[in-house]
Amino acid sequence: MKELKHYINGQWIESSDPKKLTIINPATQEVIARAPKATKVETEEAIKIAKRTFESGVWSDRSPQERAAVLLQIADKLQENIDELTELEVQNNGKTRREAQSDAEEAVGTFIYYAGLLNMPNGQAYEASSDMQTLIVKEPMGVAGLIVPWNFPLLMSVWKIAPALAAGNSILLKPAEITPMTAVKLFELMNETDLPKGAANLIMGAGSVVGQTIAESNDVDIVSFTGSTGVGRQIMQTAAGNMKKVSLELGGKSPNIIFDDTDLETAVDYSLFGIFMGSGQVCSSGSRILVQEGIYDEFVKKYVEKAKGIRVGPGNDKNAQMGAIVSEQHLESILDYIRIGKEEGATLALGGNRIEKNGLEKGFFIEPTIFTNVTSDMRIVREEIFGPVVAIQKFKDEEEAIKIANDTDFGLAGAVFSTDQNKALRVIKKVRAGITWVNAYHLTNIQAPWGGYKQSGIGRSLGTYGLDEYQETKQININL
Ligand code: TAP
Repeated sequence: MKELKHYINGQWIESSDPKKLTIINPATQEVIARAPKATKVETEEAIKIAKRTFESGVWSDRSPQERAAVLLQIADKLQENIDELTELEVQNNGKTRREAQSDAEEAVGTFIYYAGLLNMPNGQAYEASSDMQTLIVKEPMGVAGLIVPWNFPLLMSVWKIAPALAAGNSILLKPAEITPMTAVKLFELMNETDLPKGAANLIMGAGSVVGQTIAESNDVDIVSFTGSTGVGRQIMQTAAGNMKKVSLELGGKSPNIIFDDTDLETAVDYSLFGIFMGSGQVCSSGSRILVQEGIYDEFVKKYVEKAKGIRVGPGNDKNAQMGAIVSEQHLESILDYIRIGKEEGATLALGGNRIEKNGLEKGFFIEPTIFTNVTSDMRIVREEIFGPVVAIQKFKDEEEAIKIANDTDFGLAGAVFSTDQNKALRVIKKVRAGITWVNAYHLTNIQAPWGGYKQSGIGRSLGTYGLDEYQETKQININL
């Protein structure tokens, strides 16, 4: 069992608070580590160190090429340790090995991508008038407070750390309390590179203490948060204190629209993947499937049949297709929603129970769960369940599909399945969401901006947009 420590100013340090959080494997409830819980004062000290490091220029004044070289060192370290990172993610989050491996590979790719961007020319220059030359330059913001959730502990950290460091900021990362393992490993690896001490800091503890302190600090210039819409709203209010920038990646209740003229096999397979990947604990999950009336019955029949075959199990079962739920508390919240769905009158077409047999009784596992005959006013259709629970709804025509799809406070993701490319494009353009697919689900790439409309967030991760998020833009006017 590992005793975890904060990583501040290049040192591994204990908390002054002797209270520790026990970290468990959600597939077995085995204890894997004990994590410190930072106090408000410790968090403030860590922020001060990040600020001092930023102001010293040891990182912020390095040339883009020098920063790129360090990002590539980090990528190399991650690549060399990819098996251990995968294993830690499986143990701590409960996801399948294939999912954890794919996250670790994308983490490597993200550092490489931002190193590449740093090696590209940046900024603009133009003649504003005959005697005025204007330069537009990008500068780091200062201290970036990075707060991440438990569903992609490594990847969400890297999506923030790589562009924030690339831009020249100093960072303070707060992982979700229950999933700190890969963040700690990542900092161990960054510690072996030429990244200056104090440029990247890691602090563990409760969101209500550490996260709140980051959001309210006058010394933090941007708070970048991924998590629930409720906490995002709170962070935005708190951050207003010093007008720090907020970047928010929040929840979703994404529509997945299947037209009569679709290739049924493709639509069924992607729609299964759309909700059951990561046991549905994915912000962009296609948790509302809208099916046109002509194929509704056939789609549901095939979908339920195939879902019955999904193998649920611990990540170290190499045949497992769906892993554990991250915690008992979250498992109870998903089971509550299933109970609500039944009470609301939806038809439970499959699943609905905790799995407590075949060696899974110690872990937190839920059957793939499918509700049909749902209506837009039901809570299971309106609220993010964040578990392996999908609601299938019927629609008549294109107009109704778009209306139902957009009848939500969220706007993170969405998909359309149809063999009519014109119709598919027409409809997907009407879906009010930031991440969308035609005839696919969940496939994405580091170059593309990731983020939501409406209450699914503010700002974008990844791509050039992700770097912009952590930069100030300055005009320099030169009187010739
Ligand atoms: P949250 O409960 O919102 O927690 C996210 C992070 O915020 C955790 O590190 C948490 O710390 C911290 N936090 C909690 N209260 C805070 C406060 N008052 N001030 C500052 N920080 C605070 O979300 P979760 O349950 O971990 O993750 C699930 C949610 O994340 C879902 O809604 C999902 O859709 C969303 N999500 C969105 C995306 C994108 S890209 N849009 C990606 C992944 C997940 P503790 O863990 O210590 O409480």
